[in-house]
Amino acid sequence: MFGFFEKGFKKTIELIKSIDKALIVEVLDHIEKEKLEEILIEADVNYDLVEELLEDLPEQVSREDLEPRLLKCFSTEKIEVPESRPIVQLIIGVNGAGKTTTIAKLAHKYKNENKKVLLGASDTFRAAAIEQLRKWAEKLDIPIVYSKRGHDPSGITFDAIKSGIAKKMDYVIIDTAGRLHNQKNLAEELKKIVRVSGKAMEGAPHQKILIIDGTQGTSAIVQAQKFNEIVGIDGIIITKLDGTAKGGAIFSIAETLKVPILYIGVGEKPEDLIEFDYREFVTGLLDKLYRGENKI
Ligand SMILES: Nc1nc2c(ncn2[C@@H]2O[C@H](COP(=O)(O)OP(=O)(O)OP(=O)(O)O)[C@@H](O)[C@H]2O)c(=O)[nH]1
Ligand SMILES: [Mg+2]
Repeated sequence: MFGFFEKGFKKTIELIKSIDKALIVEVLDHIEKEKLEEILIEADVNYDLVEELLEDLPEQVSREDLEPRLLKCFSTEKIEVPESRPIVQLIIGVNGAGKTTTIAKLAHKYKNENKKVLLGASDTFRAAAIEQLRKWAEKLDIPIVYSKRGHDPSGITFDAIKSGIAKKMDYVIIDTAGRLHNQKNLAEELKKIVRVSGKAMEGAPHQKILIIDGTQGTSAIVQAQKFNEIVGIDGIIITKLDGTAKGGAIFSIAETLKVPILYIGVGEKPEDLIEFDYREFVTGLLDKLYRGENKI
């Protein structure tokens, strides 16, 4: 039975193995600091953070030394869940990050929990984007509010939220464009969507969720900070971790943004979404490093 870490971080585990097989197959009490440094940098933990994590530790680092430092990278806060329904989730992120696919995954998850979900196709920049979300809605058999390419995304957001209220939905999930004619347009549009959401329903959007492409490693952090400045982010989902050994970037992302990581995406299918628990993540990594595969 594979645990959370094995499922989500296959490539990162292979990378650790390739650096030193002993780490994966033997039970170790200590790991050389230099080796740890190499692993963390190779797994794309930002260099400054690696230095900080290992600062003042002895040359031979024990699990007990490392664990609290890794845990400290993560925000202990949970995303706020409002009492009122629907919960409006605004999905943002650069183009190609995996927004639309992640919306399908979330909708699939909520539906399996017997929750009612409605989608809003507020990426009106590309006709194909509306089509893509419509296809998912059809496949998952859930309602969607959409319009034509070029229509005002705030208007669609407004209509989607109003429809969600009228139909007594549990969730309204709003897709957005990752790219517009320029950065300023994108920022203005996102701000407007947020403003208009608040007019459709008090407190909406309740959860502004940033989608980050995990294959981009730490370079995604600068973009994430920009989105945070524009609208303020409540939670993060990191996608495409099935195809990358850059799983270590999670530490840098968490440490820089101080926003909870909610899920990770590990494939293109609706079920390829795993709830992220930072304690399990750290334990999984430490198990691989110190206790090997044959752990007792
Ligand atoms: N392997 C893998 N591929 C993914 C994952 N999430 C998304 N993808 C793929 O990444 C590509 C882009 O995903 P989209 O969901 O269209 O990304 P987007 O952010 O909506 O892109 P724009 O609408 O252009 O802004 C698609 O081919 C997805 O199938 C994941 O967790 N793993
Ligand atoms: Mg999209």
